[in-house]
Amino acid sequence: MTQFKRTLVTTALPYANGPVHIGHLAGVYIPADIYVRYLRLKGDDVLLIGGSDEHGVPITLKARNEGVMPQDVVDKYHNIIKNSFADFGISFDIYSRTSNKIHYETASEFFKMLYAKGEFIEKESEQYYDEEAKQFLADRYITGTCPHCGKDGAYGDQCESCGTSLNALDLINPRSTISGSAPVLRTTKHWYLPLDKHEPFLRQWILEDHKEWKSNVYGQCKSWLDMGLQPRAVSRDLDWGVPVPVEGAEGKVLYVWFDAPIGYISATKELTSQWEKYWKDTETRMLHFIGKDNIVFHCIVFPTMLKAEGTFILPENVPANEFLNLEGDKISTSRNWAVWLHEYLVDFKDKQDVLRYVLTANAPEAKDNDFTWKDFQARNNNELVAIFGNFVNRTMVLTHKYFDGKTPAPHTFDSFDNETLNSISIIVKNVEEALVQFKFREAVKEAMNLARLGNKYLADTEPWKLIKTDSEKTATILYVALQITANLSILMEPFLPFSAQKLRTMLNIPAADWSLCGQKEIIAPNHAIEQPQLLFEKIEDDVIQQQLNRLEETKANNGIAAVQQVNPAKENINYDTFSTMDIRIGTILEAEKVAKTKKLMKLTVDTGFDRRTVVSGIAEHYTPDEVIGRQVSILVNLAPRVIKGIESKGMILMAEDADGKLLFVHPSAKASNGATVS
Ligand code: B3M
Ligand code: ZN
Repeated sequence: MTQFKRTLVTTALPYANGPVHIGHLAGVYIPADIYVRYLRLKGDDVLLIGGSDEHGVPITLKARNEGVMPQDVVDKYHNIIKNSFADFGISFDIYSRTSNKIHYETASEFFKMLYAKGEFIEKESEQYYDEEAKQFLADRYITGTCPHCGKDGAYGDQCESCGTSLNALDLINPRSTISGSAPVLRTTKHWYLPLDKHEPFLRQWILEDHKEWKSNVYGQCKSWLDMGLQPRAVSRDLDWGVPVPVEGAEGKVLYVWFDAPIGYISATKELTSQWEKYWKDTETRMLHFIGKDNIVFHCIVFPTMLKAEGTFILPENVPANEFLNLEGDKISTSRNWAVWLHEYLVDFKDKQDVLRYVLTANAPEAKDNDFTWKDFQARNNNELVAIFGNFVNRTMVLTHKYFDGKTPAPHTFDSFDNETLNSISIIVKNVEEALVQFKFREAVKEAMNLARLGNKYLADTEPWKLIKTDSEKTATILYVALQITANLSILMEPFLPFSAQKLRTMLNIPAADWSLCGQKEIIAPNHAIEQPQLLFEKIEDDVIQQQLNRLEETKANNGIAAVQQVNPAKENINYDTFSTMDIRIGTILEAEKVAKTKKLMKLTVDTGFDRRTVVSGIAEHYTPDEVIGRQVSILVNLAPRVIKGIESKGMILMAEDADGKLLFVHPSAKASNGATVS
């Protein structure tokens, strides 16, 4: 076992195309923060690195949808994300961004280095191209049916339903996400990282040397390796990103998954001139905290890049988490099915620790997990308030009431006192054992056991009764209870940093010193404490109901949107059936509203071979003046019908928009009347 001198912790760089939600916190940032806070408290040399991922199709698609420039998108969301993390106490040493100059330089140099070493394959291949948008369709610009799971909506690089990483050419029924049109194939040149060449090394390094990795991580790597690795393109035909820094690469940028992990290096460089110590010294232990969809990039692709470059260390562990669902459904930005961090803080001001606690206690460590508001309320009311808060409050109130706010000197300890005091260090040890194994659920549960211990101790010893008969014993009890409280104020620091700080202030303990944690005496007799304030407050049903109502509303809106979007396709017909319809181009010559009706308009149409009257249901959408002179499509062989006393011959074809508006179906340029539509 290598003895490590320092630890470098990286956290996945979220795409700056939207705010961050509870899934981000639970999967990546809270566990990383807990871990780093713990190491820092112990006095270890550790860095927590983060930043926004500002390249890639997720950004340009968002910009296109909002009609703004990619830079506007990343500027907006980088700040929102950065603030959310700060608000929740994620203690980054640096939170950077990949649009920084230093990142462009670092990523370019990295590419050039691999290029110079001949580590890339340069290859021409056919890729999908959108002729309407005049653009190659990389990654999320193309969508279709997943060849593995058969679900529609898979992207050119990945299917989000089954998690498989895809090649765009394998998509079934591919469509451009820009224009919706079917793409064509065009030849283009790209640079590939030959992962296959590094496969023997990766097999040894992961499957043999890192059997200790979490089983979900190890398992995914193994199945990738067993399927056989392929060369992977590291460039794209896009205009947003780090330009490929070699000649003949105009209009091409680095693939976002090539530049983004290099962002960890750039951010470290930005933070400290000592960055190489963290990236190139084998006595540094590097850890990547990520979600499960990023495993292959952090365990296979990025390590291959680092290895090929040759001067960098590789990650020692990649404690990836599974996904967090919300009330039984997958969290989704596009469906607004999420609890957004900046919105949470509006409704639950100063309750960062409650969310941190719930997301840790219920973290998706080994399997996907569900966040529910009822569970949030129950954990707050039954655990934080009833156990931790209640114990601390009783201890402090009684100390003020009986001993004037000063830590009483203990008298004789009986066996229960000793047992209780001895339990403190055992609990602390359990917490540490769980932490070093990245078992954060277990760690926080153990930490709460210290509050449980205290609560039970007070319930069993009943100092509020004893005070009447035995003030010496009462002093001993409150001394013990205060030591537990002081231990909690340090032990809880990694998990609940805001409340732990508040508690230390109340106890007059200057800073959290981990070397004291587990000790039987942290505060000495006569040490004065402040007046207690409540650490946690009960959350009432109506507050939770409001959150549930909001989600119900979202669901209802999504339901309506889904119905409105498109009607399902009708059953197939053969060509003969279709060809029985005689559809022509005609021009509306005259128009008037049909009296005593709201919807109907009487039209005279020139069909090229006759003039005829058609009654059409468009009067709520158009005035007669607006339609006279328009070219339209008209079904001329529909059997005539008498409507409101008028004989209507044929039907004008209309498209019904999602909001119910009727639109004419007309030729794209002026056509001759009588032209056949087929
Ligand atoms: N931005 C993907 C994601 O947000 C990507 C992570 C990059 S980590 C270097 O899931
Ligand atoms: Zn799939």
